[in-house]
Amino acid sequence: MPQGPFSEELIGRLKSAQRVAALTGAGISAESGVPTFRGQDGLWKRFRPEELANFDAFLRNPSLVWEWYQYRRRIIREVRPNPGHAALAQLEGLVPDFAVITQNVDGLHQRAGSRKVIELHGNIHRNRCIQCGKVVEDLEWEGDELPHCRCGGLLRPDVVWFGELLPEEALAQAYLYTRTSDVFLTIGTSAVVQPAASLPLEAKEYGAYVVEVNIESTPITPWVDEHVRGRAGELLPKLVEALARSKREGR
Ligand code: BV8
Ligand code: ZN
Repeated sequence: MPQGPFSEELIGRLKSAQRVAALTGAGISAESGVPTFRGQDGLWKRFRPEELANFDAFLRNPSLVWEWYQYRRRIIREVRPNPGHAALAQLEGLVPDFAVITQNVDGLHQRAGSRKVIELHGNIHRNRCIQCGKVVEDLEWEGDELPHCRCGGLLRPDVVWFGELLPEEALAQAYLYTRTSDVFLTIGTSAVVQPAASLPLEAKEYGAYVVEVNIESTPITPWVDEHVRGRAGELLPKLVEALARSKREGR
């Protein structure tokens, strides 16, 4: 009996998989109401990334960059994880070893119950002092003066900007999962930002079965084993249901 948009091949591989990884991008949070970067309603439409998501821009105009991050934080505080996030949290319980490798900084995977989340680009709810490096969690600050650390240094959002290195430990973990997974899902990412965008191809080189879930094709679509077109919030629950059913029926 056809189990819907995903192939028997994929269900079979997930059933026998020891390790599975899912790379996620802004597309998995879109149905929660978090704007993506490059889509129609994309953040980059109204703002230019060069002006915002890099350290020089921050030093040139910290108020503008803080305004942008406060705007995004307010949106993220109002939204909830969607069925796509929930499905990945469920998948963690159906596979011996599962990790989400996310480019998102919204923390929605953790709020959906995912326990193993590798944050490649940091987390918007964390701040860091540009002077002493101190990390400051949940900063309650809605003023027009800029937030400062006790040492007097300016605070910045603890996210990875263009031209900045990704957190070493997170990147090492991401490569470990990429190179040892039996199945590698790439979900809701435009696959243009490096080094995250190269992980699906690296997974394929190391023998993983690579599946892309997206509402459109991307530069890596020609290389994946399976491209399933559609919304993550609709497709991922179907994938998890098909896997759970297949495990129940023992086939
Ligand atoms: C690095 C900040 C080493 C966090 C972001 C020249 C100079 C310097 C660097 C470079 C250079 N040329 C290239 C580089 C490397 C650069 C890069 O890749 N540039 C690209 C744009 C060419 N990368 C870096 O700089 C990285 N660091 O390489 O350090 C180094 C150091 C010095 C010099 C060289 C190298 C740092 C990258 C991190 C940048 N930080 N943001 C924040 O504020 O969020 S980038 C931003 O893009 C976000 O982090 C985001 O995570 C990331 C990727 O975007 P996506 O998540 O894919 O989202 P997008 O909107 O693009 O796509 C959404 C997708 O979802 C679409 O495909 C859509 O179809 C789909 N979708 C929508 N709805 C749904 C859906 N799918 C399913 N269901 C739905 N409902
Ligand atoms: Zn400090």
